[in-house]
Amino acid sequence: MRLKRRDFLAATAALAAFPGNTLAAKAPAFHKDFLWGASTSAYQIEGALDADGRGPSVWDTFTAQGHIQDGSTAAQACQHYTRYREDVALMKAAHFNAYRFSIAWPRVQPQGTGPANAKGLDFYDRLVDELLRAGIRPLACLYHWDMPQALQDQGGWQSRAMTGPFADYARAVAARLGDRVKDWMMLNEPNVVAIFGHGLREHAPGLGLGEMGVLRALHHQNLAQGAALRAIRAEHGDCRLGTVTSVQPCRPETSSDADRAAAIRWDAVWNRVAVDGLLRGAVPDVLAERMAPIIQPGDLAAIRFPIDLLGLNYYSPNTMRHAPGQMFEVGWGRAPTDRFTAMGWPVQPDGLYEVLMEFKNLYGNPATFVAENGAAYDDALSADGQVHDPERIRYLADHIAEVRRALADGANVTGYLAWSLLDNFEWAFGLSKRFGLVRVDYDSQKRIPKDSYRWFADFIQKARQS
Ligand code: IFM
Repeated sequence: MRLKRRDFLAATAALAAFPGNTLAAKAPAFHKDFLWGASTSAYQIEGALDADGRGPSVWDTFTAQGHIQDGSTAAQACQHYTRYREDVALMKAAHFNAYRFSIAWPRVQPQGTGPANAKGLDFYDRLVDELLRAGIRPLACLYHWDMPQALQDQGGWQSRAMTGPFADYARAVAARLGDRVKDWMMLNEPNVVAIFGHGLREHAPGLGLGEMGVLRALHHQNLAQGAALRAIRAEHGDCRLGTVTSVQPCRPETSSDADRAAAIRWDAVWNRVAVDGLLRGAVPDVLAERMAPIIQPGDLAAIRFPIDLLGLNYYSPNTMRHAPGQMFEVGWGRAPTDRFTAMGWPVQPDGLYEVLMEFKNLYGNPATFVAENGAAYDDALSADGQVHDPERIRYLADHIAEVRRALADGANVTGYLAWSLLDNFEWAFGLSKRFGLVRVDYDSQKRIPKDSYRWFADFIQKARQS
């Protein structure tokens, strides 16, 4: 797709009065190397599920079982597998200097183990070269939820036995791309995988195993991650290693002891098992007893690793209440805001400041970056053929302002990547929820940059020039 410069400038001018632009005027707070761009994931955008020897993943199975709310599939999604050049051109036109994508394990090892499938890796090879030609730094994530079905059949993350295969996979990918990819993220949101796919049945593999299922899946992902980090570090001394997790401040709905305890419990499950394991080799106190039967001698040392970069995905805080009978006895209360996205998620940008400062104050200020932040809204295509999405612009501007506030207060934040470049396959919601800066017409596959894309591009340009 070629963006017509005339259209781009006209639309940018139309946005000049938008309040977020006062933020752009303050852009100097972002240093020159700050990473600006967007994140995506393989299953959500690539399509081409049968191409070049790819094997089935748990999401293919979950979709075939009829769990996708709008009945759609990821078979086409954004056809990024064949249209990646057009998508990289969109990134370049928006002045991105970074892009996080994920690598599909079932493309690299169709059965999850064994020799790497060269054709599957070829795609990422081409993508990385295209990004580098465009001056965009590739941040590769090894696992964004698409576990090979063959490994799921052997227990998936319920089993400790995934550690070896994941490390082998990491080694194979880094061997092929490590000469050009210098930023490696291991997992994306292990907490979401464990909670929604293992504890509940809302995501693949849809196990519904409750609390112990969640904790096992978290612990085994932690172990696999530790092994993969060491495998890459052993052979690629010059790269930055890290991972990505979802962080949500857990605030009690009321000041009752029961709600406060629920918030602490959920904070432990959602935020701490992954982060404390990796950064401290520890398990949260409130979960220690429950996790004891899962943890073997040496595990915590194997999980802990001195990473270089931690990706934080932030969308909203959780307002927690005590809910007897529910998993971990927690439920969701009403958030104190009247702003909600089309996912029903509350818009509370101050939560982003809170988590960024928490990493500064409680974890020794590691280098972090916002690896996902964005919003789904019920975008409409206007009569002028454009998508006017002021709510998304406001969402982005408000959250970037919180990043800026955290930076001013000393947090070591090194980048901000929006979720997402394109509308895409939003897991169990299918194609019905649109998070993109760029609209995708799924029938024609036409890309239509939204107002938010132009706003973000303009913002980045100013931030990078100052
Ligand atoms: O689409 C997802 C992404 O895959 C992981 N983080 C949250 C996004 C929005 O739900």
